[in-house]
Amino acid sequence: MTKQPEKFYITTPIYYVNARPHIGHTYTTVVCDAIARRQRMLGHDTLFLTGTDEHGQKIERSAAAAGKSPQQFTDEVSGEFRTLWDRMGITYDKFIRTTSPEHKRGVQAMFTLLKERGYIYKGSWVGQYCVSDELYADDNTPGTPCPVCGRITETVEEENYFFKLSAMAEPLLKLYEENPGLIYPETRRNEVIAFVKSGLRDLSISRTTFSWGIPVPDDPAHVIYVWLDALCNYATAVGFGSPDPKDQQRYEHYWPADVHMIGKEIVRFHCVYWPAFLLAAGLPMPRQIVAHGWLLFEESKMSKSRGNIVRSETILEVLGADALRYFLFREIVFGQDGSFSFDALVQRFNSDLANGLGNLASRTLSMIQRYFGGEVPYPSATIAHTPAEAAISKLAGETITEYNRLFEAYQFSRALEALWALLSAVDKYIVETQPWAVAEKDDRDSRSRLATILYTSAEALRIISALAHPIIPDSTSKIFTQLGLSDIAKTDLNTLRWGQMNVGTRLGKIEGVFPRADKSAIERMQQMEEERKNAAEPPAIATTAAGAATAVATAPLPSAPAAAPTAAPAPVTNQITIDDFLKVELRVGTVLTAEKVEKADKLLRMTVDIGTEVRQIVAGIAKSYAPETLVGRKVVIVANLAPRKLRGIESQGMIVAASFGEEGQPALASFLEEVPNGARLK
Ligand code: ME8
Ligand code: MG
Repeated sequence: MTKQPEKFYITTPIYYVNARPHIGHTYTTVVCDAIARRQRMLGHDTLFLTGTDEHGQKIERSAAAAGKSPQQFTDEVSGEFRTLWDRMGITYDKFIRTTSPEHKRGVQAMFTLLKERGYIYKGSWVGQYCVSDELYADDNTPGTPCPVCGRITETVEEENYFFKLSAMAEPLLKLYEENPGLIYPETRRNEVIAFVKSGLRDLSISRTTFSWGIPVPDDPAHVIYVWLDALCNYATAVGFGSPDPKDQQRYEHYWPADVHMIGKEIVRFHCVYWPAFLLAAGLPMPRQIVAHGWLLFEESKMSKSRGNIVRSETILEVLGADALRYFLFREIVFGQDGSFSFDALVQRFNSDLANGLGNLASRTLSMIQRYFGGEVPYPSATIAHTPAEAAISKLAGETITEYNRLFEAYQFSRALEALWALLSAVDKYIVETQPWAVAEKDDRDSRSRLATILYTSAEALRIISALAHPIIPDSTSKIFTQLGLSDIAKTDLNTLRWGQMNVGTRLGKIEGVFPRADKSAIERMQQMEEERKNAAEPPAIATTAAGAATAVATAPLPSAPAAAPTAAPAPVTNQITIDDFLKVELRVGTVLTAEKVEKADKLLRMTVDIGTEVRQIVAGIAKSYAPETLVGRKVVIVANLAPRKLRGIESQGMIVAASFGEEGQPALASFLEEVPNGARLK
């Protein structure tokens, strides 16, 4: 029997959709992406989950402020997260939305389980609540500030369902004691233990004063507390609570999660509440909860409610995804707070990427091109091999070990430092061995020497690229292709070592991997941010001094036209920007089932697998396509269209077809090549 690959399940927090994403969200997501990519390169059966947190009072209020229904509002903002992740090269395997039917069912199953096991009771309660953090304050005095954000809390009085958190203090302390690695880093673990030791009060887990949430089973006047709802996503995403045996198997296989990655402000929810719910439910614990620090901008936490945010899109447009990804890993000491600035970003980009990796690649590749007709030369083991080569190959071996060790210990910045030390050593080696001077001599020994120098440089470049790939996937893939190597993501990191470079292979087309950035890049990015700030800002929740939460900044999202209704009609133009186009998420999917819709002769109801999920699509193509001819066929769907009902059936997307002839006959878009489900059209 072949050995099953080890599974690895990693999650990001699911982000609130009360406003659009910023680089704080990108930070967590990119860290998880690099870990997931690396786990795949280690041969592990990896599941990387991200998603959006769409229920609760905060979202309900934000939607109202934007003049939209909560569902429409959350559809739009959730779509923006997905679009950004695609542009950032995020390889999530599943995107969960808390408004999805599977999630709702799973949360209700969890509620029922906790109740059956005797951990839920109904009681009456007066307390202080912070809507911005969706958190109950420990202090019940009216006017008390929120312990997280400092805003004045609201007084809430309700009959609620309660979770017996007070009963969980001892079991939790035992859990922390027995699993010292559960909470990382140590400082957070100590804080959590101190918090639990100070005593736990029962937790209100339902609300009746608003309705945007998941109803309590058999008592729909109550909606389930948004944090119980949200935390369950990690389990519902892999099938928890589903009656389908396939989902149950998936849950058995992937649960518990190996890593929950979070920001430090939500430690209490993940390290106290979530383990308490799981203990009470009798379910396995996640293996590790990892809390990182905050990205600061202008010295305070970058956050949508403060408005001091930087958008990832700006950096993407000017420097590309890898520039931001590299910066976040290299410049921020993981676990601690770190500052973002455009100056530091551009400086890192130039020194480490453009002049560092990019320069080593173009130097090495262009010399192989020039002196060896574009074929990676064979190194000489004898006369041409000197202590300089031995030193590089030795350092490369040590760097592989050291980099792996540091990466596994979440010391990303130091891991990259070690890798770039190898890069500098190779640069120095090239300067000292002067291949361009060796190339001027025609004798056989010089030729062997030149081959050895360029082989050594190319081999080091291969190793550096493979190790850095999870962090800067786009540029390292390009370098691999230019080295004449195939799919970099398939490199086996378990066996990566010096001397595996293919010799005699032809290089791919050589091109620069990093655009150079000068001062104007900084100015451009700052200007773009200014413009974005002045243009439509999505609503944010602010709390007034009186304690009542009100929504501010009511301008619509950019996906809605921002012009005032009284404005003169703008000249008609069909031009849109690339950004506009990228808002439309076109994805490839396979039709799983297709059937006619009763009493609607034009409509077909289909289920389409788009890689990350299966969508129900209703389309008016029944006159041109018999349902059975569609099953198994690849189609293109608009994946981020707000769902709508056709003849009472929800259509979760639109199928793309050409329309021709007088009747507007449809012809489904398709491909000549084999394209996997989920592939994006752009
Ligand atoms: O808390 N620096 O969602 P959220 C670093 N829905 N990371 C940051 C950051 C910053 N300035 N700003 C945001 C929620 N983050 C809940 C989570 S999970 C079951 C529910 C990242 O939209 C960081 O990971 O407020 C933080 O924990 C998360 O975004 C909070 O996102
Ligand atoms: Mg937050």
